[in-house]
Amino acid sequence: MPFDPSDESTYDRARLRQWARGRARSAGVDRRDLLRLFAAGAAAGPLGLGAAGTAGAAAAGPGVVKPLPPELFTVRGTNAETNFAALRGTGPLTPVDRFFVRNHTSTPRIEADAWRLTVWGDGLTDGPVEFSYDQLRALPAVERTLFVECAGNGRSFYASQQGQPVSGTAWTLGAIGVARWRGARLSDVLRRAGVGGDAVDVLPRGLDDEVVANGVNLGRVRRPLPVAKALDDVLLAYGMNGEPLPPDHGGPVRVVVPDWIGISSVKWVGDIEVSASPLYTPWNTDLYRLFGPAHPAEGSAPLTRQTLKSAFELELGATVAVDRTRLLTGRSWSGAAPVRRVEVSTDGGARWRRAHLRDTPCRGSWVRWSVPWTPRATGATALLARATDATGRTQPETAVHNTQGYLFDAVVRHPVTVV
Ligand SMILES: Nc1nc2c(c(=O)[nH]1)N[C@H]1C(S)=C(S)[C@@H](COP(=O)(O)O)O[C@H]1N2
Ligand SMILES: [Mo]
Repeated sequence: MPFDPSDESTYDRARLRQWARGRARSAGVDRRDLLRLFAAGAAAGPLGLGAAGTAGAAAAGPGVVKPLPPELFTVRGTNAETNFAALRGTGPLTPVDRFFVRNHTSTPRIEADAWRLTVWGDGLTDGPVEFSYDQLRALPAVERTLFVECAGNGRSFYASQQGQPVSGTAWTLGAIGVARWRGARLSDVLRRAGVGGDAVDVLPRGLDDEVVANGVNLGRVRRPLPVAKALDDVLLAYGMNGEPLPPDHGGPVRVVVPDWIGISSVKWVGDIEVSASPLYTPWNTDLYRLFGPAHPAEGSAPLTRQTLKSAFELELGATVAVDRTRLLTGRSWSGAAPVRRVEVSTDGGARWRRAHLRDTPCRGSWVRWSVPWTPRATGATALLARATDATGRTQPETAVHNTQGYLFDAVVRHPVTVV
């Protein structure tokens, strides 16, 4: 099989071999702590880091700057989930006022003028290179419409729909947003910094507070990217939907990694280590791998691409009027390919109809869809939406369980009551 270092599962095997030979480094965490993290993940053990996001500042409410009105968001610990019903009538881009926020700690306030990006490490041909905000903006600008979606989006359905316990923030389906991101290419920055031929991992790190989970200081949020992915299509974004990047979404500058799980898209990036040896942090060891009976004892390879999902733009448990025609609307997306087809069932999954796609399906974004529905009987029922992407993959009936509840891809049974 050809070695593709942007494919994390293949790449991770090389990483692990080097780890075993002592040539990989644990970036910023004591090697023994990191081994404990690895072990904890395998056992879903004492550190319980899957719940880090809720363990942090839950009591104090979220350290989010923008308003979080209950009609737009459901607050979950330090995070805010978008209410899908609040997307009804909006365009393909998620307005910033309703874009979900996932913070390990809280949103820091960083002035663009004071911001610096330091690129450093033994994978560079020379010493560290610093970029100011203006220098970054002087590089060629690119714009792309891309989703950022948490790996744990849909997590609550492992418990509510499959009866399987998982740790972590109990998102429904609103831990996703699609924005028009504007920024510099990470590859341009790395080339200007002098990335060497022996560079293997690129580690962006956030300027937000260190993350402490159950007494272990994990340091600042950081997750290595294989250099091939970093040089491929990753952005250093300073604009979102035509505005300067807002504080809650990583302003002044964040990483945006197309198609990959949200944790890759490090917000408030302050430095990037370019390493000639593979790197490990809690975010590619205990966290963001699949653990559990269906997975290898040491966990899966670090998660990369998002999976396939669909959501109705309707409250869970909504009440709808009998014998009235209404337009059911929703969105579907995939980290693998454009969505090709969406089917909807209004009778709990017995019969399916094709939904009308309201956007041209695009890689890295979602497609809006609609289907008319006239409920003919009163009582409780379930609405189901099922997407198929251009790889031919269709959302399954059941998602494969993992202890931290990542990558839920099954068809969600959306409860409604007809009155
Ligand atoms: N520095 C930093 N970057 C971060 C995080 C964080 O807490 N700190 N959270 C990550 C996670 S888990 C997700 S899902 C996305 C969420 O991006 P958003 O808050 O803009 O929606 O940011 C990622 N980048
Ligand atoms: Mo996330």
